[in-house]
Amino acid sequence: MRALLLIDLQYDFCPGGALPVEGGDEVVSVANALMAEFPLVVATQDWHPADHGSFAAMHLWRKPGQVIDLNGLPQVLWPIHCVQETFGAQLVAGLDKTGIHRVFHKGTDQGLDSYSGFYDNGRRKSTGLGEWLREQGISAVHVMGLATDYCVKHSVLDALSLGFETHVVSAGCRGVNLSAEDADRAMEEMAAAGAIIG
Ligand code: VGL
Ligand code: ZN
Repeated sequence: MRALLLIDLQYDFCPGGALPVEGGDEVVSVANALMAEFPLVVATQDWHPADHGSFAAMHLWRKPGQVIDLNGLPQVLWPIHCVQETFGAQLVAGLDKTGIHRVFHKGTDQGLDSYSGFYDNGRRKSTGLGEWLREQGISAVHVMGLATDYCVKHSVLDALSLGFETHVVSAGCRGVNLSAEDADRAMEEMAAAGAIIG
């Protein structure tokens, strides 16, 4: 059985948000159109405490885009985004919530970021998503959302490593592109790891 994974379709990743992804809002209609084709639809939500260690503002003199060591892992610093319970962290209103069976939160630990919907960075903790998909009898996942070069990429690589047949819905993905070609490179990396790009 196959599942649709909707990655971080939140206001802060859309134009006007705190960490805007160009065209991020355009993928919502792609998600809505696909939902009906899947017996199981799961959404992830980037869900940080207000003092999350990935926020540049938490580190003296640091700016978004810089990389620091955060508890032993390299950490790209971001603007404050997706703070739990804030407007920016909500799934966008245009997304058809009635089609979503379950939402998994990630990035909830202050000192540890999580790009993948499956694990915190460094695989230090599982979100429970992989185990839950297995329990539901899922063997294939179709992944789309924001952002191609971070959360989509890491979710896809983890899904592959967990043995799921993994598809990327490229029409439903947009990248942050801190460097101009990051999203293109992420697509190549996912394909090289065994993802089926569609
Ligand atoms: C993401 C940067 C920081 C994402 C989340 O959803 O791709 N990117 N937090
Ligand atoms: Zn985040």
